[in-house]
Amino acid sequence: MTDVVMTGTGLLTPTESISNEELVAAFDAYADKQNALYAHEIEAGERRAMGHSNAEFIVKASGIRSRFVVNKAGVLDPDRMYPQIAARSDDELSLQAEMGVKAARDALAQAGIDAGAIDGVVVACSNMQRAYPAIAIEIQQALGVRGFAFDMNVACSSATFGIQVACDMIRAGSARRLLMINPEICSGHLEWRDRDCHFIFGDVATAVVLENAAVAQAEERWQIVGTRLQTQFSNNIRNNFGFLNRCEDGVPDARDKLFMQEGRKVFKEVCPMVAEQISAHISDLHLQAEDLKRLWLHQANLNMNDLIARRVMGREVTREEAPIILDRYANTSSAGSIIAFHLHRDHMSHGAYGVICSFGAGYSVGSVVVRKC
Ligand code: CO8
Repeated sequence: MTDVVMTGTGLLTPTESISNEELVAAFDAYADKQNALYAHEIEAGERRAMGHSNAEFIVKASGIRSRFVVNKAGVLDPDRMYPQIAARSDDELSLQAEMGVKAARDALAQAGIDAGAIDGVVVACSNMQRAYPAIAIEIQQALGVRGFAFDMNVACSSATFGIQVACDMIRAGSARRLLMINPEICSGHLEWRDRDCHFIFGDVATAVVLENAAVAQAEERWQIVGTRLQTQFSNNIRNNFGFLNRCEDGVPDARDKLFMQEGRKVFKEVCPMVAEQISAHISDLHLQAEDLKRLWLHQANLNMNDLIARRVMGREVTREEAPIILDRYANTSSAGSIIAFHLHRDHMSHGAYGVICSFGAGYSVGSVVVRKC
């Protein structure tokens, strides 16, 4: 069978970051204003007063301490509470494509190849800036890639699903080298006025170069030993924004048109699915838990990652074994496990195994077992 290797990864981190303390101060100012505005209704028992947010709660419940965003001022303005992003003309590169291009250039440099050597681009992420033309085709043109490009969306699991799609295409001979890119502008789809979720997401872009091992040039290579995908329908993470909204004659910006979740249920239902999938996946590859030197897990919640790692390994794990980046980046949807792999793959010996694993809305779980060549 054709060997597929990852030869480069890239990361674009926005320059602006919001600490929990800054986020909570803005939220509380907004809540106070709302409570003052609706004081009569609140006093009459017709409306519930908004509670304050709490930086300590956020760290304890999620492990998140800050998040990068494309626009900080808009999010922190209590009279706005969402990013302010200037519209661009159709002749300019879109923001999402711009982020993807930067991450892709980083990945190409690491792989030691030019964009001209790439046969196709897959953009895999939670939210596309527009319906069409595909963001992937815009990135393809900006980079000067020949061949084809398309977008795909499996929410937080988009990157691992994208890696399997790329692997399958390389194995089938439809491409020799592919770019898989995850530009996530989560801040645009987050309800910053809802204290239950206002702390969860951040913006970022990641990219991975995948190649047929026979043509790969890079010194550092990670063989894809196996990929496994799983989905199971759930309404516990949902966003009803879509092109039929206008036809439904509802409220265009109703709460359900942004990210919604039943966080507790997600936690309870997804952790066992993920741990069982990783354990079954490595077992089918004739590997033991102790063969896994690193777990690059999806970065949604620190307690979730600790629980999954403990279940897979059958013991407590060190931070080196299961790296955490969500403290600085928050949940960056599909990009989280790729950021962890990008930043924390040093000091692994040749032949060592690890697993990149994502999980999220759908539900969806994807695991990619890799071996350092
Ligand atoms: N400050 C103070 N108190 C708060 C706050 C806050 N910010 N938020 C909630 N509380 C209160 C609640 O009101 C509640 O109070 P009460 O007990 O009086 O009702 C109490 O604190 C406890 O609240 P929760 O039960 O909600 O708290 P949890 O301990 O469950 O923690 C978490 C909440 C952190 C959300 C946790 O449940 C979690 O992380 N669950 C897993 C979620 C997850 O992994 N989701 C994946 C979603 S991502 C995905 O699939 C991609 C989607 C696409 C991306 C879209 C981009 C926007």
